[in-house]
Amino acid sequence: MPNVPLKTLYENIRARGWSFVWRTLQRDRMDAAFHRSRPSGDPLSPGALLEVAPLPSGQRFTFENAGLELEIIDSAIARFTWIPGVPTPPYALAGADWPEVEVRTWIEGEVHWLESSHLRIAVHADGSLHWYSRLPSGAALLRSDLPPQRAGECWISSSPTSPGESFYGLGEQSGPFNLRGQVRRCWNTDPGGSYGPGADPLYMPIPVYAGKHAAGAYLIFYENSFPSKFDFASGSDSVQASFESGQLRGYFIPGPLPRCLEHYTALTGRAPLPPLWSLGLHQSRWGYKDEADIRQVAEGYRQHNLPLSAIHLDIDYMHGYRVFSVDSHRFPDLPRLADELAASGIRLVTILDPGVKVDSRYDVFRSGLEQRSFVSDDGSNADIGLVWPGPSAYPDFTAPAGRRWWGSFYPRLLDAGVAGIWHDMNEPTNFVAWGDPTLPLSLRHDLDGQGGSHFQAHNLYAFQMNRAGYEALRTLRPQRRPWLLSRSGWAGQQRYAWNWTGDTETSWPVLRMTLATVLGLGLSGFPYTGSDIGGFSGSPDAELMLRWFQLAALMPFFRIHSAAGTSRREPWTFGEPAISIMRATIHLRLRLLPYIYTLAWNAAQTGAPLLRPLLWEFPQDERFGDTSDCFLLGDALLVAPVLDPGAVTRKLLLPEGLWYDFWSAARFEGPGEIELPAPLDRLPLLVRGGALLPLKNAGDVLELHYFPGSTLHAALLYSDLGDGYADSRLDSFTREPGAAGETRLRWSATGGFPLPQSGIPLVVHAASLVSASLDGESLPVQDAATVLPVHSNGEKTLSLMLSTQ
Ligand code: MIG
Repeated sequence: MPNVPLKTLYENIRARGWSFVWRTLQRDRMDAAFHRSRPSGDPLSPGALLEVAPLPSGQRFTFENAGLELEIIDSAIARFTWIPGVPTPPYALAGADWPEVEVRTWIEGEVHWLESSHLRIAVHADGSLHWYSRLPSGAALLRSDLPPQRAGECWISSSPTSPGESFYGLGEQSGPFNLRGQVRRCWNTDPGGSYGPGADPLYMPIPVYAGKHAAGAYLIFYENSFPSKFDFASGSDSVQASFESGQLRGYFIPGPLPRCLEHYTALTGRAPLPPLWSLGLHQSRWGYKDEADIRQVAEGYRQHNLPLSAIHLDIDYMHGYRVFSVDSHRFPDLPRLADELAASGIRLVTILDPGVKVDSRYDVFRSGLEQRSFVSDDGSNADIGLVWPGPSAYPDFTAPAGRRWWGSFYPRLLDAGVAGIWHDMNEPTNFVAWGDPTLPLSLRHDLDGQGGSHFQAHNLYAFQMNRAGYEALRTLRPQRRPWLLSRSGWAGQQRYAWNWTGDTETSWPVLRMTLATVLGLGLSGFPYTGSDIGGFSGSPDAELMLRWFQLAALMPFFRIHSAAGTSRREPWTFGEPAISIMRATIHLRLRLLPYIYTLAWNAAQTGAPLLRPLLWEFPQDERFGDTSDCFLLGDALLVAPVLDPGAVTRKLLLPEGLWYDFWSAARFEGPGEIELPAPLDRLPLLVRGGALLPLKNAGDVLELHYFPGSTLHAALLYSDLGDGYADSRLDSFTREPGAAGETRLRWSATGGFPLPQSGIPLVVHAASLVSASLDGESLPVQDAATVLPVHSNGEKTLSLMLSTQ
């Protein structure tokens, strides 16, 4: 009997009818047959090593029961492929052509060695592998894998942990941040209702994680989309990864963490620079009724003088939940609404679900049937799911023609003035009476010609939906940067879409959890994520709402969203002082935008996430192995959000070096532990000594703020029009040796984008500016500030004389 509470089953039948139960039974029958058809067997080791042959950048090892290809595809990226097994289509990889790497190989006793400039790998005769990074001081052992076991179609790989080893990432996880001791599954899943700490699996787990111990850090990515399970040494002292089918293929990348992410995103691609508007505040809600409701929201923002960047339309705007349709009674003139909003600087974002309503009078369904764009089990029957529109067909986004077909409907939204698209329910989710809320495993997918089951395609489904959307947006609107938001996805999807943490509960523990989730996603290659401010499912009180809002203001994705039936959550619904505090918080976000935008540019260059755990920057400090209650935004800001009710101060572990309170310029010297004031209207925020922080003032003027210190941080400023692909400008600063009391900076400017101001105010904090000069010409100084005349395409030397009494 299905394992589901009778009460839930009863409610489901009441809401959705008996056909719902019948569909679930049918699904169960199909899945049972699918599982019966899969081979089983006792676990088998690779056995004896029979033969070794050279490959262009590596070697092929033939064992009695398995084969291993080992390639060093970039001097710091090694790929291992254990066969047999079905390969995963190479969707995750951003490019296929890797120049040949010089690999040295030799044999020592029973051990075969491979070596590049950054890596050394030992292959033992039983199939166990040892992974080293090459350092000037010698080689450091980062990881060992025991000989993998194959049982039926499954692969099981065990890796002994190093003492004190921690694990991070695995895509979207519900905490704790350090996964040591946890067991997690990779199978994209709508957890249903709402979720909190420890829920597993979520919408977007990804088989990529970082390990860190005394000898260093590394990252491992398993390129296998079948269901998998990761046991991070819960009951033993080894990590176990098991895959239900496919090849055992993966990539090993040596640390430190910033290098891991740089190489991992060279492999799987980097998130492109988003349009500037997407970095502002978004307002959303499931249950906005009609145009009047939306107008009132926009009007509320205007009246209360709260800058808003975007409004999202949830499924309520559609006609009977038919994708690419608009309900003409409740939204009679979407283009006009979009125009009105645009006039107040607000973009419109609309939701799309993959499920297409089965309705013979609905052209999207009809053309999908005609063009065979839906997944099915036998090439004809497309009525396979049940979602918001009722019985629904699911597009096969893993087919090139299916992606183009789907994209061909985007003009319907774009022509209505929609600026961004939000992809929901793409795990894919299918309403079932019990069991796994997704499609039957035996359904057939194209997988770009390779062909395969939903068992293999499931985790790739959202990824390819976002690819379809991204490619449509690039083609249809080549002058604008696409903006897509997705609930589910897989490795490499950072190239196409942002992600949010889905249907969270409304509670303080969940507020804390979302920070761990976002930090873990950053280490999995996803720089743009965030959570529903206030939590999805409940109605937060003003305090929880404010603390959530303050934290989200320093996260990449800054959006208020909530479930239907919760209390309204626009800022003014909380009264004063909440409105004023939220206004000040939005202004903090806008003030930081030049810095955040520069971090976004940097993410596109290096793969570094905007939000970083402290261990990213301070890997030697053992206090930070589990720390996810504060974080670094870039390399110059340390954010210590308030995560507990009633708190008026915030304690934190301070990393080494000089730090300044952003609000008072009070100076602290780490390492140590400090307690910062945190009344309700204050987000505790520290600036790193040596930071040259680009900020915007209330008049939209770009400023530089210098906080004295011995090493320069945040010494970059990226500027452009905020959308499109035209000229940009990069200002970069480097520290040079100066005279006593002098801070000497080399300022180089490149790129053709003209800054809209002729001078940049430079403000010095926690010291007085005695004098300043640019290329020897002295600049007027007043109140610890001066104005730097802007130059283009060239280098100048800036000299600052500071006094710190
Ligand atoms: O079955 O579109 O996570 O943000 O408001 C729920 C309605 C479907 C789930 C999304 C949520 C959205 C909701 N959706």
